[in-house]
Amino acid sequence: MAIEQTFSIIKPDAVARNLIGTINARLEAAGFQIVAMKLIQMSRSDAENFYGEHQGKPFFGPLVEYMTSGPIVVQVLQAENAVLKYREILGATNPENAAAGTIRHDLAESMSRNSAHGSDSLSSAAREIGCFFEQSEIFSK
Ligand code: RTP
Ligand code: MG
Repeated sequence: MAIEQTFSIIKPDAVARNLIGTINARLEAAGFQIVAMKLIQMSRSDAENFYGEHQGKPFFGPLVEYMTSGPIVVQVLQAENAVLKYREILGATNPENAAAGTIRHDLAESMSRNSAHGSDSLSSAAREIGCFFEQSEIFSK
């Protein structure tokens, strides 16, 4: 299996509840290497661009509002099969449907306040990493 990079966000609800360390510990225990990371607050245009695929959907406005509401952690995670592997430990979008032991099942508050984001494909990962990181900020051997 190929070594991949995926893009991760620890969302405002998780940062506000002091869960950065808890989520990072889960990521490292699952075999991810955190090769880039920073604490930022998204601007409206950052969020509209990042979630551009959802423009026009009824939840788009609230999603942008929420994602800009406080600090978040943006990260690049590296592992074998990283994109799928992270989606698996993240769990379903709605925590009520997420499998036991996943980040969203165990930590998320609701469908919108669902604690973390993971890229849904390798091409999304490349696009999303480029939204927040320069190549020189990614410490990958
Ligand atoms: P994410 O991009 O944040 O990792 O979440 P995801 O792939 O599991 O879900 P996605 O379909 O990309 O949706 C992005 C975020 O929008 C909110 N959402 N609300 N009310 C709704 O029907 C609805 N659908 C999506 C969620 O907060 C989701 O994380
Ligand atoms: Mg998504």
